[in-house]
Amino acid sequence: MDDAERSTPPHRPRAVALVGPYGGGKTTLFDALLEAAGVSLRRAGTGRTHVPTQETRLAHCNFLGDPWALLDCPGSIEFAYEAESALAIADLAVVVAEPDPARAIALRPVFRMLEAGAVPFIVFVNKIDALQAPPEALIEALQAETSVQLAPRQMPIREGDSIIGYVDLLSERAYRYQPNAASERIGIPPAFAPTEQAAHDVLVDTLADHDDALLEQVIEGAAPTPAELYGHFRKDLEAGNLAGIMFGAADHAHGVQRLWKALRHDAPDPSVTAARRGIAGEGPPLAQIFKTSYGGPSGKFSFARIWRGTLRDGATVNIGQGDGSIRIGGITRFPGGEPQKTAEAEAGEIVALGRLQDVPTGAVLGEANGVKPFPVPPPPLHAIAIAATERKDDVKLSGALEKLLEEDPSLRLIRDPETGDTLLEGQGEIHVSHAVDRLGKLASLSLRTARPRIRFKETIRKAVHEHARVKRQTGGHGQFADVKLEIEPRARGEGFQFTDRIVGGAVPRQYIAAVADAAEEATHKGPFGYPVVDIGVTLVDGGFHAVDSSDMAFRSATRAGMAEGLVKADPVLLEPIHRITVSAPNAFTANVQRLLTGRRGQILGYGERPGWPSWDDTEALIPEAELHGLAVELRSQTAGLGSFVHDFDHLSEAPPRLSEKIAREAAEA
Ligand SMILES: Nc1nc2c(ncn2[C@@H]2O[C@H](COP(=O)(O)OP(=O)(O)OP(=O)(O)O)[C@@H](O)[C@H]2O)c(=O)[nH]1
Ligand SMILES: [Mg+2]
Repeated sequence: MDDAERSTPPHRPRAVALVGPYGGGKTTLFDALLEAAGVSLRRAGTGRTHVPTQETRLAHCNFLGDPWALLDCPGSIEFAYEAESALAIADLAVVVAEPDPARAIALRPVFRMLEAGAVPFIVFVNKIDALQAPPEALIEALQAETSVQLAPRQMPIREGDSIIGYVDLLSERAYRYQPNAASERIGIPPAFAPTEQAAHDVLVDTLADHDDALLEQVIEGAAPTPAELYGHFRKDLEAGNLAGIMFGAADHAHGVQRLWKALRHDAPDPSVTAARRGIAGEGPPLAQIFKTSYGGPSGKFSFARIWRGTLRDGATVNIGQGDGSIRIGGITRFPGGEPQKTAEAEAGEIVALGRLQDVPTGAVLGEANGVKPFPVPPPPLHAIAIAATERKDDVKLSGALEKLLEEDPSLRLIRDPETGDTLLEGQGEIHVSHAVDRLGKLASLSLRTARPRIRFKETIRKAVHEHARVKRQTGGHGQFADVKLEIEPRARGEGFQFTDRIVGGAVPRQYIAAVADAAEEATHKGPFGYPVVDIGVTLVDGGFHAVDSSDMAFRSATRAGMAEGLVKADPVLLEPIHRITVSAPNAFTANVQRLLTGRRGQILGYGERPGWPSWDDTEALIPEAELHGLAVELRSQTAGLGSFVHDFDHLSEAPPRLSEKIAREAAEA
C-alpha cells in the first residue's frame, strides 16, 4: 500500500488546520509533523513547556512529494476566531484531544465550529503515553461531544501500564512505537486479538452504514480488502459521514508518520473544499483572505487560500462584488515556517499577499457570487478603556487601532459618547491584553488602560418647587430674571420634558426658550455627577425687567434653580442593568449561578443550551458595574469553557452603599 501510494501523481496543495482545546499539544504536533516531513526546527525536543498559541501559525512542507500547508491554531476560547477563520479554508482539521475522558468536554466548542462549517476532521488523541482510561471509555466521551459519527481507525495496544503501539483497524496491522523513529511492524499480540477483531468489525459496520454495496458484501460474508476499506473511509470522511480517531504522542513523535499517511490519503482535494465554500471548480482565478497581519517586513500580509487559477505578483485582481480592483504587491510562501518570496502561486496554495490596502479578512479576490459567508466573530465579553499616555499620540493610536481591528475581527472598538472613553472589547482578559501588546508594537507608543467607567445615570424621587432669581446691579446695565420651576420625577424611560405654563406674559416668550435650554442642560450633570434622566421641569411663573432682563440672566437663574432643586428632590443614582446569558457545560451550572449571585446578579432561569446537549444557558440580570472581570472568573470556574452574551436592559436604583461611594467621589471631584 505504501509503495502504491508513492507511485501516485502528487496531489494539489492541501491545507490542514490543527485545532482543539488549550494545551492539547497542537503546537507540539505541528512541529512533529514538520520534522517528520524533513523540516529541521530549532525549538524541537520533548518535554517542552506550554507556550499558549495566540495567533495561527502557517508552515509549508512536503510529505512524500505532496505539498502541504499546516496551520497551528490557538486552543484558547479567547482566540477561537483565529481557529474558526483557519477552518473556513482548511481541507481537513486535525482535532488534537487529551487522553483523559474527563477532558473531552472541552472539545464541544471546536466540534460545533467543525459541524457548522461542515469541515472534515480526524481526532488525534495525543499524549497517549498518559492514557489511563480504557480507550472505549475515551471514545464514548468524545462521541458525546459531537454529532458527527466517530470511527476509531486505530486501537492502542497496552502492555502493563503503558501503551506500546497500535493496531490499524483498516489494514489490521499492528505497530510498536519506536523512540523518535518510525513505528515497527509487529504481529497482533494474541491477547489483544479479540479486542482488535471486535473493533475492526465495528468499523466495517460503520462504513457499511453509509454504502449499500459494502453492506451487501458484509451480509454475504465477503471480507472487504484493506484497500476497499481505505476507499470507503476516505469517501465517508469527505462526505462528512464520519470522522476518524487516531492515537499518538506528539512529544515522542509516536503515531506522527501514521497521521501523515492518513492525511495524505484522506485529506480532500482543494476543489472539494472550494465546493464546500460555495465556489465552482471552473472559472477565473479566485482566492479568499482568511487572516490579516501587519507583522510582515513588507507591512500588511493578507493570508489567502487560492481556490481557483494562478495568482501572479503584480497582477490586478477584482475584489468581491464590484468593490473595485487592487494590485498584488508581493506573494510569500512559508516553507518550514520561514517567509520566502515567490512570483506566483497556484490553486490550493496558501500564501501571504502584500499591500492589499483596505481588503479585510474574509474578502474574496475575484468573482464573489455564491461564495458562502465567512464566519462572523463572536460578540466580545471583556472591555477596557484605552488612551495614549500623551495627547500628541492620539493620531498614532487611532491608526494603530485600525490595523489591530483589521488583524483581529473578534475585537471591537467603541467610542462611548457619554464618558468619552475609547473602549477595546474582546473575548477575554488575555485576548484584550494581547491586543494591547499588539497595539504597542503596531505603533510604538505608550498606552494607558483602565477599567471602563460605568454609565451611571441619576434621577429624582420627589417633586419640588424652586424659586430662583438673578438680580444684579453693576454700574449702568443690570441683570434680572425670576423663575418659578416645578421639578418632578417621571416614569423610567420617559426621558426629559419641559413644559411652559406661563400665563399673561409673566416671562416674555423670547426668554422661555432660554429657560427650557438651561433646564435641559442642567440634566447633563446631576448631584452625583452623572446625567439626570426621567424628570419633568415646568416653568410655572416668573418675572422680568424691561431693561435688565436677558437670555443670559434667565439661563443663569434656571441653572441655579435646577442645581438647588435637584439636590432637594431626593436624588438617586441609577445603575445600568444588563441581561446576560451564560453558556457552560451543565457540570458547572451551580458555579455559574454562584458567580452571578455573588456579583449582585438576579437569576431569571436556566435550561439546556439549544443544540448543545449537556450544556446550560443561564439567564440573569446583572449590574454593568459587575460585568468587568466576569469573563476572567467565569473561565476559571468553568474549566475555561464558559462564555456569555449581554446587552443593556434597564436602569435601576443603585444600592445605598454604591450611591454613597459615588456621592463621595462627586464631592471630591
Ligand atoms: N505527555 C505528553 N505531553 C505532551 C505531548 N505532546 C505535548 N505535550 C505537552 O503538552 C503541553 C502543551 O503542548 P502544546 O503543543 O503547546 O499545546 P497546544 O495545543 O499547542 O496549546 P495551545 O496553543 O495553548 O492551545 C506541553 O507541555 C507539551 O510538552 C505528548 O505526546 N505527551
Ligand atoms: Mg499551541
